[in-house]
Amino acid sequence: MSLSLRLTSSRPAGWGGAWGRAAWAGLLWGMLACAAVAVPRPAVSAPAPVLAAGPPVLPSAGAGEAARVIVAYRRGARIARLHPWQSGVPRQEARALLQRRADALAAHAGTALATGRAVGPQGQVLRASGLSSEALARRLAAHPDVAWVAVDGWRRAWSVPNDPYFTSGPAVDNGSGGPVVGQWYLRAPDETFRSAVNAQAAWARSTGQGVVVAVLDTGVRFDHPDLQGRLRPGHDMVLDPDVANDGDGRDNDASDPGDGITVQEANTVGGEFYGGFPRRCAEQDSTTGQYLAQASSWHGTEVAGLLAASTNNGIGMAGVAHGVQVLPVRVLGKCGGYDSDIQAGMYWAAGIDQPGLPGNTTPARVLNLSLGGIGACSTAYQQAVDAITARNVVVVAAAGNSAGHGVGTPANCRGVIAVAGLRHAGTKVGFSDLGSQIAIAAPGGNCVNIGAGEPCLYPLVTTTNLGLLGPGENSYSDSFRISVGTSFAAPLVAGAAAMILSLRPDWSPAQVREVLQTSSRPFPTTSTDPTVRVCKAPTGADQLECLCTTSLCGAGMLDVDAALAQASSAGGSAGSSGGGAFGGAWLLALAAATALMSAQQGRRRRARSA
Ligand SMILES: [Ca+2]
Ligand SMILES: [Ca+2]
Ligand SMILES: [Ca+2]
Ligand SMILES: [Ca+2]
Repeated sequence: MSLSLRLTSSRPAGWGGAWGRAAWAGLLWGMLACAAVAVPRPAVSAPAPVLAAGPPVLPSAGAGEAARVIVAYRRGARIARLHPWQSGVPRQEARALLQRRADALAAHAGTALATGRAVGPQGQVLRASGLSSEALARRLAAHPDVAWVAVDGWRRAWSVPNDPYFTSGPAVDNGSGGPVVGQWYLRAPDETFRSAVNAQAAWARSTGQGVVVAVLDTGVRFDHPDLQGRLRPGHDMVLDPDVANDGDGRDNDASDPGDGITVQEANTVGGEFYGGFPRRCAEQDSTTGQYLAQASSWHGTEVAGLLAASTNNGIGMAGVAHGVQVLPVRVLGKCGGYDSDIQAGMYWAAGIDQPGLPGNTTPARVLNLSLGGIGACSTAYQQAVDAITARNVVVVAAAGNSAGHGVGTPANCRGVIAVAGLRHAGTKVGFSDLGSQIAIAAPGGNCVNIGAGEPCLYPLVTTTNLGLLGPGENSYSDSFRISVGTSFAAPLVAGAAAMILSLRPDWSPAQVREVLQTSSRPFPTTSTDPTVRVCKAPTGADQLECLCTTSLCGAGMLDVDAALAQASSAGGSAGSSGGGAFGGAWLLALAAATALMSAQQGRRRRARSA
């Protein structure tokens, strides 16, 4: 039996079908689920721990460092009466006064005390050496003049971005706006949003600065306000001018001119964009049999936004790895694209020279492929992936949106980090494909609400454009123009990979994969919906929402902060033996075992499809 690859971007191909299936899966869940509301997060840290002159309960705060506390005196305290405060005294005099108060406490503290500045009308900073802040606080708290002592801890601003949609989408009004929960998928996980990727906490460690991530897709809208400063020029690999829709073949302008299809094109039998066989470029009206016009997907712009939208710029959304530079490599046009253009784009993105193409002056360390088709991994794709990973470049690909069938290609190629999609509750989302080739799972967006005119509750908000055929107004997806699909789970993982590489620039793709996997959180093993069963190996029938297992949905749910914590604490740099759990020898052994298993699986798959 021969294999035919039908390559399409995952959203345009699976749009109608995936939406319908996701909605059906959503109905099952929605019967039991209540509408979820975002948990407001504090804008500042909790107050510094305070010790009343009672039981000494203090958190640890850098034992071994010099002691540093804030002390406040009781109203009418003897020390305060002996060394009274007068407003308006010069700074030198105030400091001398505070030091006299410190000296008065020194005997009680059992050590010399140096004063810092005043803190409020009743308090001051005290420093000492040779003991911890906690120990000093315990001693001073027992003094009758002392109202309370607090460790003078160190705080940092929370990385709460000021992008409004991070917290909540625009108001839902007459078929636009939402989602109410904003960018739920980037925040810390909780009981409702079990699959959230915990990126917000990770931003204190890295945002991916200095790393280039290639987005192999439909191109991008360079004029989107929330992508300003985030994009390299990139390249346009689409050779066929009709598919390219920009009037020519390959060029150095990766901007997306739109990939919409007119009613006439969709109904021209034998035309390149015919709605039926072989490419199936359009949805069909079930009553009239007519193929319908297809709006442009702006798919590359949507993937780029999830990955790297400008963050803390006060507009729109936040990107998971907003320090990276996106290298747009246009490989898809109207209805999809050829393998040959995609593979040429992969080599170019990784900085591998090819005859007839200009060199890439900003090669990527990570490739994101939110595209694919049905079939085994071909030799052509495997060779491209092998050559690219050999250059220390990570390849991330979306599993596919065929409603629980086998992993698509090139996600199923050996060495690719294949990403499955999760519902907010952590179960496999209906549209996502699954199988042994999946490395990890991440949110793919899901709706729950399916009534006519009701907003989709948990789509992945991202940058898009409102133009139907050509470009129109730049905008964002929302609860009505939704972005759901494994296409949107993949860039969350690609972003995490880039953030790891920004901390560990010399790490190999195998090391990045291992840290992503070992830091991931376990899948939930139960659902509030009793009809949701444990996922089974794909059989050729649809398999909607199911409880993920590590053999079918990857190692677990992406946790960006845990991955970066692990990357920062792993001993030494790549290849050196740090002596910890991530010493080089251990990693290499595990990588070898993984590669061997993948190779065996690959052989079995090829044998089956032969
Ligand atoms: Ca043509
Ligand atoms: Ca062109
Ligand atoms: Ca172009
Ligand atoms: Ca923004």
